[in-house]
Amino acid sequence: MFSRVLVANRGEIAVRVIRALHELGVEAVAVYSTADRDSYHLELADHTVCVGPPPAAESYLRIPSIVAAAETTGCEALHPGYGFLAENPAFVRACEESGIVFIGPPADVMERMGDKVRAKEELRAAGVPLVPGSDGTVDRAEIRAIAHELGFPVLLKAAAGGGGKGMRTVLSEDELEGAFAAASAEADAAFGDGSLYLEKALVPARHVEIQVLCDAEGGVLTLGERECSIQRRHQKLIEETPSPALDDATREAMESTVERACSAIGYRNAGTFEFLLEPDGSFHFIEVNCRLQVEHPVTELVTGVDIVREQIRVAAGEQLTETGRAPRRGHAIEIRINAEDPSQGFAPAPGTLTRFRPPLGAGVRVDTAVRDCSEIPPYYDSLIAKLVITDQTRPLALARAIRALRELEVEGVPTTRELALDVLASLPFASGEYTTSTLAELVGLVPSLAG
Ligand code: MV4
Repeated sequence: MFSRVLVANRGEIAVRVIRALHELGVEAVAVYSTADRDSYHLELADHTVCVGPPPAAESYLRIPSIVAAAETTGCEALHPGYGFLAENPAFVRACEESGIVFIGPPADVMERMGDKVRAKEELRAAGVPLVPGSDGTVDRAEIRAIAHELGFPVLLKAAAGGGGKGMRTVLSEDELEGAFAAASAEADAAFGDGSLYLEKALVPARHVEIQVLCDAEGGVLTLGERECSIQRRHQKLIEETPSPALDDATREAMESTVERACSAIGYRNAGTFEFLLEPDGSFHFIEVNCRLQVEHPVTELVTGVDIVREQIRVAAGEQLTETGRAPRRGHAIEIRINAEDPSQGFAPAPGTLTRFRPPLGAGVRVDTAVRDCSEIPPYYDSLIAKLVITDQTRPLALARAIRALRELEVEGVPTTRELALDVLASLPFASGEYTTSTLAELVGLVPSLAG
């Protein structure tokens, strides 16, 4: 096992990783920009290194500074968290060239799966059902013919990155030209590559992702699904497990498909395979996330597996504690509390928290790095805290989630708390009958969601 690991992130995920390291008896080195000099994750760390000024591009994203921080403090390994450099193959290579173990998949796996077109090709070869779409990237000349072949609506997606950046829904042929230009420009800005591919837009559908862990001896543990359909502009707001839409047979089919895919692509460490689930129970692969996800705690609460601890153990060359299908019990729901202003279309609302008091009580976990008087800086994501609630059944977990959300005290910045409460109390969510379109429909119907 390592004796000292660098945590190349900030906020709640840095706190989460430092806790896992300390429970393993491993020292944690934290990095920070000057905007984060008073952050909580620095108080928990054994050593801290300032890596630059506030802009992420000059601090958390600056590969030489992060690698140097690991080298100069004698770290054997580095955990990237999520976001920032977590899915950057060049960063993984820079770590490895410096003899620092990257806690995550190897660079070549990350590279292949980061090319969304290549990922689909490799997974198709592994027998994974895909969303119908173009064979490879598309250019302006051929897009019309392929779109007609697929049938509208279609989706334009960025080949060089996922998460909805550079994604455009096209309802009819006359929108194609404009959508192509906009999507390509956004993809180029986000990923430095404007290449696009086309997919049949599956509507209605649900976004269901499978969590997996793989060790170096070929051991694979699948940890069930997370339902992530409640998203606003491709930012997840509420996630839950198990999905109300999955029956045991479909769940097993998805997990065995992922297990097979991991062996085929040589996956290592933690990963998430995203699917779209249609009303008839068919599921279609959309992309792989080669990192720990924000919403990993819901899976931890129902399986009892500490995913971050397993990541660290696997990176240190140990075998997974268990393989096959992780046993599960109960229901878990995560609500993201973001500093975003509903009256301004949920635009980020940085500022100072004048009061923060998390809910407590049975089945309530709060992953956060904020406290009274914390600054929410404008430079990074707007996440304040994740309320992760568990209980024996979905109705009980839902009631507990509403109770916890009401108990939360957060003042000084506008947040998504009221939006989350409205969603949890809505009929589509309470019934479990919701899709990727539900939040947009609710925002249209419920004035307080008008945002
Ligand atoms: C789709 C889709 C429907 N059809 N692809 C969203 C971001 C990225 N993870 C993939 N996403 C989707 N891909 C096809 N072919 C629906 C989503 C999607 C979604 C789309 C619009 C609005 C909200 C959404 C929430 C989850 C998934």
